[in-house]
Amino acid sequence: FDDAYQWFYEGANGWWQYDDRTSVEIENHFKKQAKGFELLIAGYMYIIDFENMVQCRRNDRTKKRRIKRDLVNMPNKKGIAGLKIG
Ligand code: V3L
Repeated sequence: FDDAYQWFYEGANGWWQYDDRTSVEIENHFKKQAKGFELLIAGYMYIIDFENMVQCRRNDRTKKRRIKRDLVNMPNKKGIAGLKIG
């Protein structure tokens, strides 16, 4: 998809970019106007909820992280999928 945009999930004081594979998967579902979908992240099933723009583990929906689609060069980016920049 448009390489200028990526998907991000909330971290402490900033945003983590999703890994490329996951970001493409999220974008594909987003473009199909899905309400949400489930995917595997680091061995756990997660729900991506476009209506509320959050992600959470399927078996623990209490802990939600906000998600967003934004420019790849946006400020306040911490890194990619837990790997810090710089
Ligand atoms: N991609 C990769 N790892 C994830 C993702 C994801 N989409 N969602 C959750 N985790 P929870 P700071 C994050 C990891 O929400 O310092 C960051 O990637 C999550 O990792 O309860 O707070 C960092 O590695 C966490 O380790 O399901 O900003 C780390 O937090 C674990 O799954 C610290 O980031 C449980 O998250």
